[in-house]
Amino acid sequence: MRIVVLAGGIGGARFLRGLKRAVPDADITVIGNTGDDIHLFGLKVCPDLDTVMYTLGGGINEEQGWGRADETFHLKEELAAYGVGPEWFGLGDRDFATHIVRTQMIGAGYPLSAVTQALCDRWKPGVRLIPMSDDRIETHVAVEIDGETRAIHFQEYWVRMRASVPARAVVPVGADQAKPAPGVLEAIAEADVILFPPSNPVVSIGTILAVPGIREAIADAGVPVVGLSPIVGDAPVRGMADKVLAAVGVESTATAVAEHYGSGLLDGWLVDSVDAAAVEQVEAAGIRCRAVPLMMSDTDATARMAQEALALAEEVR
Ligand code: GDP
Ligand code: FO1
Ligand code: CA
Repeated sequence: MRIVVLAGGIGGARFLRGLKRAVPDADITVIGNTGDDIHLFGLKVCPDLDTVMYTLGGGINEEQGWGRADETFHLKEELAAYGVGPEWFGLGDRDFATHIVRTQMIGAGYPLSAVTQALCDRWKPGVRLIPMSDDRIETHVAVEIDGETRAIHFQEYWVRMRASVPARAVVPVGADQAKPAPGVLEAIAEADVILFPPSNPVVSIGTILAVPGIREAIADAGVPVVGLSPIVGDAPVRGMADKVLAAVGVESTATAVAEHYGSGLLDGWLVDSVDAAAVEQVEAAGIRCRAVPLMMSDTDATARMAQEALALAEEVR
């Protein structure tokens, strides 16, 4: 079975670990979000691609959900001693090596998709990981500071400010001029099923869908498209997705997120058991819906979620 998954960072990566356990012989292509990418200290950092690669390759810091296990921060400390920041973004020594290799290869002329493949030669994530685009796309967030509207990098909003002020707008800068990376549209066209894991609907999946051609290819693929809600009991399970959902005028409920994707894109939607009351309204919007446990507490529980998503895909096929 050929499965295409659109993934952000932690939510996408943990879901993929469960999906691999549920269907060990599946051919899985992951289209990764690169809107979170940031250039720091002259290096290109791709947090969501790395989170997927490290999680599936066994190198992730499990408690944190991002960055490397067994990490040290000597380089960051030395940079800080020179007064070179930012200090608010925690790049560890092991992680730095990934960004050095990536930046060096990009400087030598390789596109990000080829670089990602080279990094995965080491990590062997067991999926084909493709960035959504080889073109530079950076998510910026419009915020009001001292009565003035300013656009800041998504990581500054998320990590430095912890989304402590309302987001007025979320803009994937560069997306309108971008092309899907090689293999993205082909994988979608050849998929048997397309899954949206419980990733952030705005800054992870929304950004991938903003690359011209990707949304259309999914809608036209003619195969089941099934998503899993990252919102449980009217709040994100983790993080501050409610802040960026508000910026696009979407309530933080499992129903509102399904309606935001819409029946033009989604055929099936899983909500958590605590949101069973949402099923009727989602189905009224033309999307088949089931309520099942959606907490990724361990890989077995996550594998059951993946099985439910694939069962729902068969129902709507
Ligand atoms: P990020 O790039 O690291 O923010 O990760 P993603 O975009 O892939 O996923 C973030 C989303 O995952 C958040 O909105 C969380 O609510 C959601 N999430 C995290 N853990 C769980 C879980 O156990 N169950 C569900 N349903 N959602 C989760
Ligand atoms: N998230 C944080 O909350 N604080 C950090 O200092 C931080 C550093 C970091 C370094 C590398 C990397 O791959 C990810 C990192 N993240 C950090 C996570 C990540 O940038 C964001 O949580 C996600 O992109 C949000 O979607
Ligand atoms: Ca992310």
